[in-house]
Amino acid sequence: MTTFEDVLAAQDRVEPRDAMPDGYRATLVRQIAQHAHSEIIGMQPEGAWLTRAPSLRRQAVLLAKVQDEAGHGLYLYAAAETLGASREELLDALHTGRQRYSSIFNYPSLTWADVGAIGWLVDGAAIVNQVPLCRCSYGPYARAMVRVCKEESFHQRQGFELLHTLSHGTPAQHAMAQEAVDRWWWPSLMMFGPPDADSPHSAQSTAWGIKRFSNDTLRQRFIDQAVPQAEALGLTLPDPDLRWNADKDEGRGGYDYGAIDFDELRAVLRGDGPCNAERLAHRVAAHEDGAWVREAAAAYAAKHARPARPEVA
Ligand code: BYC
Repeated sequence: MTTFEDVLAAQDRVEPRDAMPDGYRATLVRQIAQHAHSEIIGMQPEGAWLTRAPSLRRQAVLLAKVQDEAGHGLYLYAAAETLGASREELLDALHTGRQRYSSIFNYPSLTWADVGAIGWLVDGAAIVNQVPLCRCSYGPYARAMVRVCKEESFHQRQGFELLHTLSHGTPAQHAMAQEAVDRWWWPSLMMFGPPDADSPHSAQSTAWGIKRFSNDTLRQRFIDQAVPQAEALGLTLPDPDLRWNADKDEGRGGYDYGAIDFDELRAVLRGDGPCNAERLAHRVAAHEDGAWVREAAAAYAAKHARPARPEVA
């Protein structure tokens, strides 16, 4: 009989009905739920600009992006359901603060350029984190990530294109793009989590094939991609210590970067970020306002329920 360990050793996928250790299941529910919550809370900073987009084209693009994020949340809640965690249970854990969502969404989106900075940096960081999750050991999570990553690539490109337009526009537009990048850069680096030495879950999640690369490895990969992209945008990154180091990564090279303020990340995770209370309150209110939709859907489903299939002898 194939065991859980055999599946991991063969780099195969663990599927919902396979035997798995309780800790593996709990870790996946924790991470997938946090990921799903991030997608739906993540609609808020950009959603705030939907009615203020500067043209019909920009508005249509942003609307499609924000809808995509809702879809990502749904794929991920569905993946968590395959592990026995119901949607209601997970939303309740979000609404009562028992489960987290990404720190990045506790920052405000103050100008139109923030829509570009979020697309370029936040979706860019999300892609670097999520591409390896396409090879995660749990089948439903890995498969959900394939589609999510394709869509995130569009999101990242639209953010880049938006910032490029602003950066090459009037001096005021250029300044707005630069100011947005200055605010989003460091919080984007915090999306990758605490440094490896302070990451309590990394060793076990790596052993289980959930994490393929460490927090610091992925953070470095993101920085190495972002620096030449910033140059192409005609914008600077707010870190005077960014410098190419040819010796890094066993001679493959990489950028040295300045100290990240992990006290700030810890504060945001404690609930003390600039928008924690606002984001959660908005989410809870939206859930309560939507009660009638859930009730109508349940009533419709009960009325149109298919009769149970007769037992086949
Ligand atoms: N924010 O041992 P560690 C998107 C927590 S949304 C909040 O390193 P792990 C998008 C961590 O949960 C993309 N919490 O943990 C949407 C743990 O707390 P607990 C969202 C963080 O799990 C809309 C503790 O700190 N992506 O793309 O091994 C618009 C210790 O950390 C954070 C995902 O969710 C953080 N930044 O690694 C635009 C990716 N960092 O549970 C874009 C999936 C750490 O012990 N998740 N924590 O209370 C992951 O890859 C991993 O969970 C992490 C953390 C790398 C984030």
